[in-house]
Amino acid sequence: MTAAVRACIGLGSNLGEPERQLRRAVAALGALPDSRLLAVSSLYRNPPMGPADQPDYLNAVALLETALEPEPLLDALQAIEGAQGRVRDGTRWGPRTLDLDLLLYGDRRIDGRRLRVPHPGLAERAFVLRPLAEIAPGLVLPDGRAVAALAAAIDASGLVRVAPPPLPDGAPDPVS
Ligand code: A4P
Ligand code: MG
Repeated sequence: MTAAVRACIGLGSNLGEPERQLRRAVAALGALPDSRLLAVSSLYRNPPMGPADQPDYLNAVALLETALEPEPLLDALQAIEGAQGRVRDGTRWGPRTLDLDLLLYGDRRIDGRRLRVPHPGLAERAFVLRPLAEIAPGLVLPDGRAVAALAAAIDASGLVRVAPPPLPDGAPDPVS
């Protein structure tokens, strides 16, 4: 693999047996072309951000080494969402079987119509920061902020770690 970049992917589900959805998604991430799954966080349950009349979410973060460019990577993430029954009915922050967000792509900043990286919500979400700090404690955002410091400062009172990392068969152990 040439010119591989480390990308962080946020996983979320609150429909269709969320734990099964996230396990399947992790297996699919592990099977992406020109990519290698480096680490997956524990699974965290937490109340919905946005409309409250939907089930709790299960969230996790995965670390991927990839030679895919950001847009093809987003295409691949959306294909995995589609394969797992994701339906976009236009409701912002509505319930979903699977949401895969490209949180970080190396140090790259992207501000396109289709893709914004770092993900705009990254630094304000406990369900992103805590799992990210779990698997990449030394990570620094492109703007210089340390993920561990952001994760320690955020209110994570609704966030509960409910399961260990759902590593697919044959995946390497998490990196330190
Ligand atoms: N898009 C732009 N940048 C990105 C990126 N970095 N990664 C575009 C992924 N997609 C990106 O996303 C809408 C469009 O965003 C995509 O077509 C893509 O081109 P979507 O997945 O169709 O819709 P969405 O997810 O409802 O919208 P949005 O604004 O991306 O929401 P978020 O930020 O994904 O939040 N509560 C809890 N507890 N846990 C959650 O995981 N997630 C959401 C959705 C709401 N509440 C939640 C959670
Ligand atoms: Mg999304």
